[in-house]
Amino acid sequence: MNRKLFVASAAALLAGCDSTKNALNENQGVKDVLHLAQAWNHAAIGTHGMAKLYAESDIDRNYPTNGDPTPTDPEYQGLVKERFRSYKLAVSGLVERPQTFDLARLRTLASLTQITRHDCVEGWSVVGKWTGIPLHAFLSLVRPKPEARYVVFYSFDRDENLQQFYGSIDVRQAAHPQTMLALDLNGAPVDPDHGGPVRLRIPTQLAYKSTKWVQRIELVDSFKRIYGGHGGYWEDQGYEWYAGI
Ligand SMILES: Nc1nc2c(c(=O)[nH]1)N[C@H]1C(S)=C(S)[C@@H](COP(=O)(O)O)O[C@H]1N2
Ligand SMILES: [Mo]
Repeated sequence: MNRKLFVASAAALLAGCDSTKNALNENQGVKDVLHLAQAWNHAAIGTHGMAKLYAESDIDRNYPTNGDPTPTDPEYQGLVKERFRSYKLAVSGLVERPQTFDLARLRTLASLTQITRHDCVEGWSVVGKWTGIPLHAFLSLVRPKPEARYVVFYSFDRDENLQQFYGSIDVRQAAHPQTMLALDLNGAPVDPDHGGPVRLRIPTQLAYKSTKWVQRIELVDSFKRIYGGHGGYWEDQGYEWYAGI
């Protein structure tokens, strides 16, 4: 195990990506240690480098799930029942061409397949084959305005306090060639437990940035006014916004 991953697992003992809050997670001292450990994790691949590509034989068939449980609300479960036939991904905010995409259209745009590793801050990692739409290609269709700085992803899931899950990256990270809106995992549509029908996959950052169950996307110039103001659900709880591996 390299040093970075070791530090990641040390941090994992202190706080995971488990949305069930515990006293430890609320403890300021623990948060400070976590920040320190996360700072160590930055740099090697991050925004510029490329995440390692793996072989078919490296794919783990047992792919853990983590974070919030699969959304149980009627809207999402209704979509699951009809195999996402009426799912529509809306893109709004600072774009020249706000529009919605149904799954059939999204599928025509899927051009990237990559076998990459997904690293959870809790210390586990898993290799999977993802197919989807390079995010830069997707954004070129909606044309971000010059003042757009962040891409915000809102999810179908809510935690036990009914707080909606969301996440964000900046337009530079969105342009990374390996960042994608994933539609398939290991050759089959991403199942509901793993974030289907559309999830973000950012292999150059810790897995908490790979937003599952994407409901809509918004381009903004600042995330200060969105929910807790730190750019994401985990970030509002003290995780770092930038989670480059
Ligand atoms: N919408 C949503 N996306 C999410 C989460 C979540 O709770 N809700 N958890 C994150 C965390 S902490 C991890 S490790 C990965 C887990 O992805 P997996 O369940 O497919 O393994 O999803 C990330 N994306
Ligand atoms: Mo995680």
